Parts: sequence; C-alpha cells; structure tokens
Amino acid sequence: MEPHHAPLPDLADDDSVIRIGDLRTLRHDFTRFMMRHRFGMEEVVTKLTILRDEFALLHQTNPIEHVASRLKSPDSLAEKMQRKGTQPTFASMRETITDIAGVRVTCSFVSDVHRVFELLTGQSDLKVIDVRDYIATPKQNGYRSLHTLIEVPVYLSDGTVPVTVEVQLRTIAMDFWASLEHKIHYKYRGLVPDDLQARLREAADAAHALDTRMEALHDEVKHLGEDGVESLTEEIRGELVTGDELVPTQALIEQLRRLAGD
Ligand code: 0O2
Repeated sequence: MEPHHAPLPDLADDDSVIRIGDLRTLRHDFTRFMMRHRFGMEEVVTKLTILRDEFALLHQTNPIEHVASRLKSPDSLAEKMQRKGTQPTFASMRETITDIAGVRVTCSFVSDVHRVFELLTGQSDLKVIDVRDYIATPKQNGYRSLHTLIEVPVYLSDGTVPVTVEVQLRTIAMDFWASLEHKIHYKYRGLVPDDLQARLREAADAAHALDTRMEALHDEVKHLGEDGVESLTEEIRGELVTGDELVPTQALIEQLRRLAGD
C-alpha cells in the first residue's frame, strides 16, 4: 500500500555539513531547559506531598487522594510548538507552552478541590499566573477540572529561575471521565462521532451528579462527631448503624461511598 504522506528525505544522501559543536550545544541547552521544568514540577509535588502528609497525621480526612506529575515529551512539545506556531527559541517555548511541567491532583470532593487550590496558591513563594475554572464553566464536551498556572522559584547553583507549572485539580469522578475521553479522542484522532460525543456529555453529567450527591452525603456525616448519630437522616442511619454501635467516621464515609454508587 502507498504511504499517505510524502516520504522523508533520505538523510544518508544529505551532504550538508552537520556541526557537531552545534548539536552538542543544542542538546545541552535543551537538557537544561527541561531539567528546570522538572525541578519546578518536583517543588510543586513536594508542596502537595507535605500538605497530604500533614492532613494524614493531624486530621481524620484527607482532601488529597492522589498526586501525579509528568514532563511533556519532546514529541508532544514539538507537536504543540507546531500547532501554536511557536518560534524555535527557548524564550518562545517558555512563553507559549505553559504545560511543559504538569501536576495533577485528584480529590474525593469538589470542596476538597477548592480547598487544595486555596492551600497551594496561597503559599507566598508561588505566583499565580492564570486560573481556568472548568468546574464552574465546563467545556462544551463536558470536561471539568480546575486549572492553574503557577510560577515557582527554582534555586540553582548560578541563581534562581522562575518555572511555570500547570496544576490540574479534579475529583475522582472528573478524572475517570477525562481519562476515558482522552482515550476515545486519541482513538478517533480527534474526530469523535456525534453520538459518542453526546454519550460522553451524558457521562460527564452523570459524573457531576455523583459528585454532587457524594458531597451532600459527606456534608451530612462530617459533623457526626459533634452532633452524634441522631443528626443523621433515617435513610443513612438505617444503612450505617448496627444496634448502638457507632461506626468510625472514615469507615462511615467509605460506606456512604458504596451507598452513593448504588
Ligand atoms: P496532555 O497530554 O494532557 O498534556 P493550551 O494549549 O494548553 O495553552 P488549552 O488546551 O486551551 O490551551 O489549555 P487548557 O484548556 O487549560 O487544557 C490543557 C490541558 O487540560 C490539556 O493538555 C489536557 O491535559 C487537559 N484538558 C483540557 N481539555 C480537555 C478535554 O476536553 N478532555 C481531556 N481529557 N483533557 C482536557 P493537553 O496538552 O491537551 O494534553
């Protein structure tokens, strides 16, 4: 079968001079550029890990379920540069490709998403460059998440450099939906059939409804320690209380999660 694209020039026949020194310099500069982003990303991950560990030690519940990070691959970087018409300079790359360093935080509840956002962006050594609230205003396809671009100082041997890191905060339900949508989008190379798009939007609404329901149940039981089991509605009490035994808060929330999933 014939290839659909023009064949690449045969490099073995290209007799233009390659300057080894230029190649080395480029490789060295690119490595330094990416290394700075990795350090910035690790700074943000450390900040989130500290918050998560502190919550685990001092509080009964933890707003942070999971933290993941990734550095954009050279292929994906090149593709985005081409798409955005980025000039082939490091300054232009830094300016226009703001998600070279990416951190994703997954939380149980929408209120936790906002709480973690406040705790992180309130830190005095960080500068918030941009906030995109796709929870308040979901994308057309149903995508929900809270995005922020933050600038974090990275202390190197020859001085301090500001590094931009994109942080995406979302609930488990939003994350589940986004990873499925991403796979489907990739599989169809962006040309997702209309009916599948409609079903994806329905699934996004269902995920949102689940988040709302979970949050309401969570709110109802979180004051249990103060008000006692009497404050629970009959429905929840029937499911959670065996005789006079009071189920510990964490186990209670686990049971509520299962209940909400019915
Ligand atoms: P990857 O592989 O996750 O890095 P930008 O080009 O970044 O300046 P954009 O795309 O409008 O402008 O920024 P936005 O909306 O803040 O989205 C950036 C990232 O959010 C994406 O990065 C995705 O990770 C995620 N995202 C945004 N919209 C969607 C969506 O509809 N579905 C899913 N699954 N993820 C989304 P990349 O570079 O596209 O991909």
